[in-house]
Amino acid sequence: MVDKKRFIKGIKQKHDWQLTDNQVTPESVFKDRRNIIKTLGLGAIGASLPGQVQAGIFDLFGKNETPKFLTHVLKYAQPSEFKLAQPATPKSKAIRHNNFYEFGTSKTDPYENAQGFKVNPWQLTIEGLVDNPITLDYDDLTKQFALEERTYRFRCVEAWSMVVPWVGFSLASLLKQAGIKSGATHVAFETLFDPDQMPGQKNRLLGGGIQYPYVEGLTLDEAMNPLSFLAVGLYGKTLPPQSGAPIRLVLPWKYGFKSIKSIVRIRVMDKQPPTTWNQLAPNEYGFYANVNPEVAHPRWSQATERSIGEGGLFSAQRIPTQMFNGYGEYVADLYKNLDLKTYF
Ligand SMILES: Nc1nc2c(c(=O)[nH]1)N[C@H]1C(S)=C(S)[C@@H](COP(=O)(O)O)O[C@H]1N2
Ligand SMILES: [Mo]
Repeated sequence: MVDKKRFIKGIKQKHDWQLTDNQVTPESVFKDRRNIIKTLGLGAIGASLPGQVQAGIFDLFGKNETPKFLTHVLKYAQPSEFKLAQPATPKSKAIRHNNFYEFGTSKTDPYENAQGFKVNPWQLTIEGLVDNPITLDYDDLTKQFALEERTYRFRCVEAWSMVVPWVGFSLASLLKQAGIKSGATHVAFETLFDPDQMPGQKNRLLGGGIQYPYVEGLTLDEAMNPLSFLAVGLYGKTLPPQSGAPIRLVLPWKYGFKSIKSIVRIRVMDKQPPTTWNQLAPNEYGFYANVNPEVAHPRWSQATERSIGEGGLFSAQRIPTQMFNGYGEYVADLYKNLDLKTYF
């Protein structure tokens, strides 16, 4: 049995991101500068204010914080059992330092290139070896399942890490609703393919040479593990596009590339599906990709990681990497018969 105490020790009960709807300024207020000025009652004055002063108004949102993509407050139940004693990475870091090659390979490309990404309408289908194939529309993603908040460690294979409060529901709850047919062994995931919206899918250099759509996969046991999470939000609000809106996977015991973003298809199968990074460089990225400080990447050690905090990547503190990213009590059993050096 899992010791849940580890996850709740030393946690504040009330978080500042647990806002109720009426504590939050209506999203329409943020629409554009004109509206902001109007709402603040600065209409006539605003128009005649020198640029310097106007800039000051927008400092209300913090530096570079004028929202381009609107996120919405999510209603969810109390934070779940999955809590951490360590503080979350500042939101401004988590949404500006991203890997989402569909929008470019540099860490700031997704924030810069994804703001016009359209997530509504959206369709996510659950198909393959299931009793009831399901199609979830945009609204269903946040309304069909009870949402919970989970704060997870997140470890990229590039040896940086964050701590992120996600909002969403367990992958198992969705798969159970679809009903898994006997004979099923694996689950495959696919990101949207839309080169008109995703410049990295149009331009091979920008997209890092990946053959799109980005695909990922899990064994059925991994998919049904209670840790496997479908996130529709972070820090209490819907996902911004660079974080994988409107729905992405989060697998905290695996390297970040398994946590596929902007998912349109989930397919239950009877064999192991191909996965993007494994196809691109099979000697460097395995199917399993479990966080493992003892198995080095061919080009760098995985024994430590840079934990991204206030100062960003370059002032980040180096901390030891934990086996299964610290989630062994939940997942180690899945691999008890597997040589993790061979099946990395
Ligand atoms: N579709 C898609 N999903 C993706 C990626 C990507 O390039 N495309 N990058 C992966 C990698 S390498 C990481 S580390 C995480 C990053 O998630 P974050 O930007 O929210 O931190 O997303 C993963 N999911
Ligand atoms: Mo990554």
